[in-house]
Amino acid sequence: MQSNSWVPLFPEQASSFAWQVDYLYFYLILVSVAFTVPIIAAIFIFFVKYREKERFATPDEIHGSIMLETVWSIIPFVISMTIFLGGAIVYYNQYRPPAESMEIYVVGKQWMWKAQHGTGQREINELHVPVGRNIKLTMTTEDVLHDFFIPAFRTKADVVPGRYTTVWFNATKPGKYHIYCAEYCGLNHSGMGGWVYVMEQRDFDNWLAGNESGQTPVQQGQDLFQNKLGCASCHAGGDNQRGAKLEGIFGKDVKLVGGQTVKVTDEYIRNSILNPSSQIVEGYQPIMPTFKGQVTEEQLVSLVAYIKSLSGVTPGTTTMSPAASPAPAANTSAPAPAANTATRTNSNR
Ligand SMILES: [Cu+2]
Repeated sequence: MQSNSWVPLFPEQASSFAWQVDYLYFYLILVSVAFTVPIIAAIFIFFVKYREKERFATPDEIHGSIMLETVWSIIPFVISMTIFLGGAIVYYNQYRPPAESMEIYVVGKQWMWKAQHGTGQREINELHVPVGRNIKLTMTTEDVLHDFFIPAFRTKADVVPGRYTTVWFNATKPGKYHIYCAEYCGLNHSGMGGWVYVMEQRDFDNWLAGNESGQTPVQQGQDLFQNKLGCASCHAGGDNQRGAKLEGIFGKDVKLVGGQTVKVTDEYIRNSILNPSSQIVEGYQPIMPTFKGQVTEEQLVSLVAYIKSLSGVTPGTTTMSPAASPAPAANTSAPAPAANTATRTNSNR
């Protein structure tokens, strides 16, 4: 650990891929040094060795050297390809959440980070996670562009208005690590930060149990869907409904009017709520009104969570292929993810 009076040169490595980012970075430094030092040295040696000895001398003629040119082309080519490959591998690892991940929703707002767990706990500028588990964050913002950055995890992603971005990490050491906003987002940008608390599974379970707070995202979404927004009046399920079918669609392809096929993702669901007429499902009329301005980003996240739950995907254990996901063995003492389809009725309308 670093002493307090020094700014640490490197944050500690506290996620499963932190070392990969650092190794790549060291490699880049090594390559830069390996080129810079000989070039600077050559400048000094050459201006001593070849300094003007005779005024207006005619230099000797120089002829090309195939050998030399081949060498100075191939070596940089090989080096740049290793940089490209290293970067691609690290990027691939960082931006593809494993199928078995615990999903947490994060909403950025001037100037705070709001997080909501699949089990309903909410936090502001704090994020409690268990050590050694894959954590996937689905993030968006209520206002301007922010950027979620945890240096100790070497994880960083823009949080963009109108879109969902995801990052994931697997924290390797219990502890407390800084969260920053890494995109200038207005007056109090510098104060937009907080802490991730990485806890042993047992402590995390205790924390969850001690912070049981109201509805899960799925339950909130269900409430909005059935009561507050009245989505259920057209999307109640079953045949002969005016709205497109929502059960079992997540992760699958749907056919749109006009012949286009799109995959149902978080983004697709969000967009269908805000811009329904932009993607009409084949066989339905464009009668759905937009809900733009009527729902906050947090409510949208809940609605998306609820609609995903209709396909058997719950935020506790997200997977892209809902059918093939067994419940995780760990986390048994945590409250069960919301009951969802069981109470889906249209009785409130
Ligand atoms: Cu910000």
